[in-house]
Amino acid sequence: MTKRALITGVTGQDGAYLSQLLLARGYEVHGLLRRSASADVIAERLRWLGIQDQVKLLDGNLTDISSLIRVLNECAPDEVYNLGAQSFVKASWNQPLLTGQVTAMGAANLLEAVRLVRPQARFYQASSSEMYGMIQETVQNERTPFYPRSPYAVSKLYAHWLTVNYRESFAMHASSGILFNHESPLRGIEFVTRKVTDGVARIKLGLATELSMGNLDATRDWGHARDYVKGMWLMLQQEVPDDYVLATGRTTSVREFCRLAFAHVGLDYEEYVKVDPAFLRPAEVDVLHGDAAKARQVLGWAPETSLEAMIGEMVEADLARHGARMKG
Ligand code: NDP
Ligand code: GDR
Repeated sequence: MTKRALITGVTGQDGAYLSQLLLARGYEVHGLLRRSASADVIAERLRWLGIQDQVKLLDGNLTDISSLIRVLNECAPDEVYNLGAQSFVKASWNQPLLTGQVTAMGAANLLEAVRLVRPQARFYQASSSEMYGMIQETVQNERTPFYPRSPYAVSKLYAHWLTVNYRESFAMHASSGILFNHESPLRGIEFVTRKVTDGVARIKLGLATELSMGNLDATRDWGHARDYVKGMWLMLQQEVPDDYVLATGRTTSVREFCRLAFAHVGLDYEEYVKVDPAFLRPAEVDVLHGDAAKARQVLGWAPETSLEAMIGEMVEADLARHGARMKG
């Protein structure tokens, strides 16, 4: 029997890689698509992976439960992956209510719609290491207390606990993946890693002379999105639903990330990177460092891509993108 999956956030970084993984495993993949005036660019990431014609896009929005009920009735999924969110932390201070409506209440809408329409479906919630915020333990795992530091993180915390609550209240197969930062050539341009690799490519090709950055001392546990979507899928293949941290166990500063990315093209980051206070945040998450021992033991999951390999892949992809644009 062909399994059917519904992915919210299918047009985002993780949605694209997860679609690719599920298609390769023989799934019928449905994606929730929010209406946009720029219809020509909506499936850009799916197109990049060459799978735009294989994913069935269904019109809907996480803030509109009626659309979720319709979509669940239409595609009758066996697995539901809730990846849709206002996911940019910095933007969440400028749009705290929208962030709450999409990232927190959107998850509530979807959980409730699944409970009403498709309670047998397995549910994945995209929780985040941002929930640890002002860290309470040097290395964070599933038992580490949370201390969110942004409207985004507060919203994710609500969605996380609601997922746990629906599992405990209604015996739903609902799992939450507490994922540390994961990146790729498909990462949105405003996130720090892609901003840096795009900046490196532009400087290398003579299209820019400097790169303005925020807090260079923040450290993150960065992995590759392709490895992390496999962990999401593995969580839903377990008999018993549960929560899992996915992380590499290595933490690196933004400054070191810059050094590595510029060094990939033979440049010294110190000559190009400037600090601009406009990119600082009202409250910062200084350090994140994850412990994915439980995922390793129970799911058999382990990250496969090193930070250096990922940076190389991202810089090369941005060089190719800008190179192609320059040719015309
Ligand atoms: P992206 O920002 O790339 O993708 C977000 C997706 O959510 C997009 O498809 C976007 O659609 C969609 N979306 C936004 N608002 C709505 C809405 N109102 N209704 C329906 N869909 C909506 O995020 P990532 O792929 O990086 O992350 C996936 C999920 O995992 C997110 O929930 C994120 O918060 C979470 N997460 C990500 C981590 C990471 O390091 N990448 C780490 C931990 C958690 P559109 O294309 O139209 O904008
Ligand atoms: P984050 O990712 O907030 O961790 O959330 P982001 O890449 O935006 O920031 C990481 C760190 O880099 C510092 N930083 C900068 N960040 C950006 N965007 N731009 C800059 O110029 C810059 N300079 C320094 C930030 O201050 C921060 O400390 C991501 C998102 O994908 C969330 O959705 C997800 O939940 C978490 O990762 C885990």
